Amino acid sequence: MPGSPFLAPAIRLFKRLERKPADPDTSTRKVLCGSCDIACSVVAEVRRGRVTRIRSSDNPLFKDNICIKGVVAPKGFAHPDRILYPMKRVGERGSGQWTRVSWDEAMGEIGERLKRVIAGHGPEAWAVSTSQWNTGTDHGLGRRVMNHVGSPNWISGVALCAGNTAAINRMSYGWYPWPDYDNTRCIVLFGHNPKRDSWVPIHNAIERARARGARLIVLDPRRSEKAELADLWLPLKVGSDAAMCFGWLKVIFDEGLYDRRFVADWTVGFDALRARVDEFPLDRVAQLTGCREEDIARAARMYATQGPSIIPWTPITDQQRNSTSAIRLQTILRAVCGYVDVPGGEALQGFHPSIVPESDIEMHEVLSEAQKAKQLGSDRHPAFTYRGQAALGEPMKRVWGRTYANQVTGCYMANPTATFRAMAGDGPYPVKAFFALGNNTLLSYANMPLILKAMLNQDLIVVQEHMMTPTAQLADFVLPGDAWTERPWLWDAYGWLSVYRPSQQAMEPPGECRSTFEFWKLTAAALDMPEVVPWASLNEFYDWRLAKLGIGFDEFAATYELHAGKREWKKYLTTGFATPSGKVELESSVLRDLGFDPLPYFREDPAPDPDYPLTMFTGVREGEYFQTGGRHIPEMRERKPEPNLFVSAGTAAATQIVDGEWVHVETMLGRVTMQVKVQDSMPDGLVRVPHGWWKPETAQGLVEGLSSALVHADSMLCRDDDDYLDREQGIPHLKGAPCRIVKLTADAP
Ligand SMILES: Nc1nc2c(c(=O)[nH]1)N[C@H]1C(S)=C(S)[C@@H](COP(=O)(O)OP(=O)(O)OC[C@H]3O[C@@H](n4cnc5c(=O)[nH]c(N)nc54)[C@H](O)[C@@H]3O)O[C@H]1N2
Ligand SMILES: Nc1nc2c(c(=O)[nH]1)N[C@H]1C(S)=C(S)[C@@H](COP(=O)(O)OP(=O)(O)OC[C@H]3O[C@@H](n4cnc5c(=O)[nH]c(N)nc54)[C@H](O)[C@@H]3O)O[C@H]1N2
Ligand code: SF4
Ligand SMILES: [Mo]
Repeated sequence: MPGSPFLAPAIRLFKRLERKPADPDTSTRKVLCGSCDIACSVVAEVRRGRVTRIRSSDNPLFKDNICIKGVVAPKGFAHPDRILYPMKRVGERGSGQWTRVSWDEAMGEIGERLKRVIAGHGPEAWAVSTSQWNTGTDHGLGRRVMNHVGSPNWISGVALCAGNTAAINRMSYGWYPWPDYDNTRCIVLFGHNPKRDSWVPIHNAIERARARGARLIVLDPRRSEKAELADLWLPLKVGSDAAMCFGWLKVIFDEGLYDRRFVADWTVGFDALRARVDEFPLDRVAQLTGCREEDIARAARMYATQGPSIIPWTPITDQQRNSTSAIRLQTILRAVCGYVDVPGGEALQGFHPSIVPESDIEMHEVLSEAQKAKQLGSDRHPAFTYRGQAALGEPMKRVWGRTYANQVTGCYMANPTATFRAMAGDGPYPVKAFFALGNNTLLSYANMPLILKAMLNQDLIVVQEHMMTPTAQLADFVLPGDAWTERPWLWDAYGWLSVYRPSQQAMEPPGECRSTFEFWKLTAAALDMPEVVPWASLNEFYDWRLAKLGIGFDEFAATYELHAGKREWKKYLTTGFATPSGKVELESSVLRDLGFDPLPYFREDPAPDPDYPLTMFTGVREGEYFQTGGRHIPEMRERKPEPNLFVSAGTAAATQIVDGEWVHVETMLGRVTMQVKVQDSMPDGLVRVPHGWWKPETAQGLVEGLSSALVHADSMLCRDDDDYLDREQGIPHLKGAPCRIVKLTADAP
């Protein structure tokens, strides 16, 4: 695979770690890897109570769905610096001084202090940040406890990754569809670049589709691994995805390539949409995207005529100034071409008929309307908040059977930026208690200086973690979390598909590590509401969720690799779509009623700033690490020791920097230090900044730089002021912000 200098050594290491021990004492467990958010079905080999090896599943359905991160995970979990016991802060916040306490002591004091915050400022003064991806065993219990307490202020990494896409998709057709890779004839990737070491099951699904002749269209400013393989690669300008979609629609409408029947019977707002699309003649789209008119037209024709086609989810359009419009335009492309809920297109799957979904566990109905109205950010950026999704409640109930049908946990969130502002003392009311569960908050959103200020202004911070992350370093209590090999797991496909998969516990957690389930159970008890989490154990909780199937979790896990609800294509023929009109809303009544443009639009970049002549995006996943984690695992760190920024040879020459040199990258917000890599896959003028770097081996504590997070993390660069926030959702623009590269001087850290 060109463009990946790390692949050959990675394969060698992979083979070494995969070598099989011939040991009769070794037993196996079916587990789901939780080292990234795609949850591959793998096998854990267990010897004398410890996981000794992770290998590929024997089931042909899942064969080869495995990567190096999953294989080395047990080494990461066995690291000597893993947090094994509850720790309480003793010095100043962020001073790095801790004392070991028992779980009882910790939860007793956390309960008392949280009650004090609630008594003083109201339940909305408690905010929780998590990432459903990692915590694994939360299962909506955090929302459940918060809803009973009365706080709407839950935020998550899913605000920047799939959760927000789910919320916007529902405005168009009432559910967030999943692509039918098995039957599609054309795949369109907006940036999204699954690889042998990033989202392997999707990489494999794309490869299988290509092998049976499906087309691949890639839109990526960089010549990515997937761009190399594409039938058509459009090197669009960073952040111009929405403009590109307008161009495609222009061609599709002008050339009559759309599904007139579906449009007439099942959509509303076509004429208004068409008028908006006419504002985007191809010469304008070519100018906005930097692509050639004929290539834009070719791609549009391929998508519309060589289908059924799919546009799989991509984080790239989750993280732009025009995110809402870009996502809506993708939903519109699917709809007008007739690819919604058809084989080979995109499936609206709904809930599994027999297993209790996380939407039910969350119990949003117990939170009062008055408290829902206080959700932070819902005034200015409501799209994925309670307010933004309220008009979908009745249609959701009609079509999918639930008023609060949460998908990817992303449909009833507070806005992260608004939450941090309130925590920092600059909101409509104070927020004084903050919990971060399996979420490296300081590094996992935009504007770290604001998050830092917010955290320093708290009366209580609780973190549940594996490692002493920069975020944990600012906590009052750091609690030890268990890992995916150490707990059972019922995976719900994020409420996106009606598929459940089980994971067997492979070993006992070390030290006093506990699951997020136990954390929420203890929190409910500490708040004098033990009945809110009544199940004695995770197993008992799963038994309850599976009761309708008539089997307990252990039997379920022994019997099934996956359990899917019945798939029904074109359910809308009998129920309509779960939107206010019952049709696909090309013109969104939900957005109109919230005071926004009901049609997609394109906001151009602010005027260029001569002080920041280059453009940066953050991302391109590193094969060795998941997001901000994993830098403590020596096998991975040897491979990828430093944060590298990528530029083209042209940019390097123009900036007078060379490969291997250390430089500052600066935006209006802040600066980080990175090592230059010159890559010919990068276009001139574009800078790629890797996500989430800190160095666990460097000094902890605020004064010491939070283990180098202040020096290396991209969140120091990512702005969240109005020009850099999507209007409807209020999520930051990570794809195309002005920056400059500055050579290191003597005062460099
Ligand atoms: N600035 C900026 N922000 C971003 C992004 C970006 O590119 N730039 N990317 C966005 C994207 S795509 C995503 S998905 C989100 C991800 O946001 P997060 O999910 O918050 O990202 P991670 O860095 O994986 O942090 C997870 C933390 O959980 C810990 N952890 C892992 N497993 C467990 C477990 O089993 N139990 C417990 N208790 N803890 C565990 C890890 O040690 C790690 O510190 O970030 C988003 N935010
Ligand atoms: N090894 C590993 N695998 C991972 C992860 C990890 O941390 N490590 N994280 C997982 C998670 S949470 C996620 S969200 C996914 C993300 O994985 P992907 O969806 O593949 O996203 P990225 O790797 O950030 O970027 C993909 C491509 O988008 C291009 N791009 C950048 N800006 C733009 C733009 O404005 N428009 C377009 N069209 N393209 C652009 C980049 O050049 C890059 O080639 O990966 C998952 N897989
Ligand atoms: S792609 Fe790798 S890290 Fe992600 S779930 Fe699969 S094996 Fe684990
Ligand atoms: Mo993500």
